[in-house]
Amino acid sequence: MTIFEEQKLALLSNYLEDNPKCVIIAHKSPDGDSVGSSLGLYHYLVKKGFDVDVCHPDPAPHFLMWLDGANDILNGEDHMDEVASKMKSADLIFCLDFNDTSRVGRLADLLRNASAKKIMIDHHLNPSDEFDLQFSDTNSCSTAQLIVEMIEAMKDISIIDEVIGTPLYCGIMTDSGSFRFSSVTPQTHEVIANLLRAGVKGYRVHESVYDTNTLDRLKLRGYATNDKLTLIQDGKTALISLTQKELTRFNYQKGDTEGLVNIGLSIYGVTRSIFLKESDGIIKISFRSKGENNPVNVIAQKYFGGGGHANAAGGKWEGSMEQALEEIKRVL
Ligand SMILES: [Mn+2]
Repeated sequence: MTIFEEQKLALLSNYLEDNPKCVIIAHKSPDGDSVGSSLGLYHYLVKKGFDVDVCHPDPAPHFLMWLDGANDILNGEDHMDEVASKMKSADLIFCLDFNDTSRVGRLADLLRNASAKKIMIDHHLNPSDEFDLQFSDTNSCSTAQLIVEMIEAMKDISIIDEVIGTPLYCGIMTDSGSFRFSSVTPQTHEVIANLLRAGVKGYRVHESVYDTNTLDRLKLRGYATNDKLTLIQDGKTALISLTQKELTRFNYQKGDTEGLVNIGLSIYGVTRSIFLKESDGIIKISFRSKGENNPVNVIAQKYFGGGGHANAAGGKWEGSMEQALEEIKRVL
């Protein structure tokens, strides 16, 4: 079952007539999927001859800057004036990898007030109805996979080349935990096969994303594993917490703790992993779990003002790290 139904595609084709000015935006705190799907769609639209810009709320993390076009993304932190004028004059705004305007941080009001038609393409739960056209597939492992499926539905699969396909491969790979999460389906591998046929070098994407440690980053992870990782609930739940002070000690750079929560989940017998990080005066919390009847988004939503997928969710705590850890132990 494809979400790219004929009727909706016809509307999209209609929007794309008369050479519209297109802007692609994605959620705040960019990740492999938001940046990968944005750049994949960008290169596709450019190849089709459209006028298109990518505008993100904040800069992409360092481990994605090797992607073709990453340096041309206009971010609201450094280029707010330019971003504002692009969004105001846009005819079409593609909203990727989020489904609620509150998810785009400092660009939220610009998005809400923009006169452009808004097209949402996303895989998160509970899409809001703030968009003119919605392509939502909450079973998909990534938005990047949906972009490939959209290009295919537009009968443009032969247009995909290495430049278009590489960021899309990167988005699927990072959001699916390198093709291992339960969200990965035969369709995911079929999409990946199409990207490889188009000339994408998968090994290069893996190396570029995963073999990029700095010494500080690796030592921070070593410290987190050696000194901070604990097991609770009879060894079923792994817990790691890092305060601002600890992060500073290891010269923390954005992205340095990416994936740290998965270390806990790799321990034999552990079915839940929780990572707490002090950031901008609050405690940000990542939840991961294994298994079909082990939802962590419920905990994230009910107690920590967040949400997400059943096996991968996030939340926050306004208070001290000690309080956050106490609350976690209490609600578990
Ligand atoms: Mn995603």
